[in-house]
Amino acid sequence: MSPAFVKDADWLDWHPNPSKPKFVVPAGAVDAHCHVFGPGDVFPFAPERKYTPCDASWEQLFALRDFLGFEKNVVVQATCHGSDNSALLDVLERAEGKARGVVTVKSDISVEELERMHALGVRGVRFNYVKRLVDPKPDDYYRAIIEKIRPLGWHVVLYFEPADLREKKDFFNSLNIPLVIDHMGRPDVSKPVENEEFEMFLDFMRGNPDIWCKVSCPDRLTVSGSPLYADVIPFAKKIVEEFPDRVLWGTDWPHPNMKKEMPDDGILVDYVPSIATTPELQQKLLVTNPNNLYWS
Ligand code: 0GY
Repeated sequence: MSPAFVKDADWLDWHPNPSKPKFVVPAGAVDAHCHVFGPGDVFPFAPERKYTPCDASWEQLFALRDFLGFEKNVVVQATCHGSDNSALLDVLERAEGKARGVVTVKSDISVEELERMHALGVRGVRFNYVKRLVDPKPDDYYRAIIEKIRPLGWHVVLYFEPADLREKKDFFNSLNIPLVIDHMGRPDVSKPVENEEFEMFLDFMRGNPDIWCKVSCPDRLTVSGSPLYADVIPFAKKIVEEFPDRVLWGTDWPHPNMKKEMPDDGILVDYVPSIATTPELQQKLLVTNPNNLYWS
């Protein structure tokens, strides 16, 4: 039988045998940014998707979690599933309390459906501004969603690039709800760390104590490359040290849309001590902060 979906011709599959990390993550560590894809024959990909991935199932996600030494996952809706969160909710149902979710919803979603998601472990919605992944919606569309999730105590995960922040920061600042920023707002790490764009990002965080940041995805941002991701370190380290109580970290497995090289997840874990350089910072980044945001 042929598969329900054929992955993109240039698709890179997740690493089949990552290395065992040398860095032992602290007990209770959370992988706070990861996804599942399908499997496509069970949970079809969305018609409006901008890429078709390989499958990446809940079994494979949980196996990686255990192999890397993490206790829990935060599963974030991937754009290839649009606003059909079935695959993600299935993970939450199987996780025995060891996963939380961040969904993508339409503005006409019912309160009952949001409450069902909350009971399963959803704690946020994701608004994606990266145009190669989605066609962003007008501000009022997102405001309507925010008013529906506010009573549940959820937050908003934002994925944007520096130009989007420049355009949208007044809107983001007006939302009056906790914000979690994916991948440090995608800084251009070929620039020195003291650059106007990254300062704008830091000022955004300085101006609002309810903004959190995932210091994830060195593999996406790097120009100098693996295994050290040396050019990303000063950016992530700066954020971890200035905002130690508002940073999160995740693998980003199964790493959608990598074009040159698929990261080794073990090496990604070994990168953590280069940006969170003390046991105290590592504890906050991997345990205290994600537990405060997703399990309290
Ligand atoms: C990520 C990054 C990417 C993809 C998605 O939902 C998605 O499709 O977020 C990307 O291509 O940069 O966080 O997984």
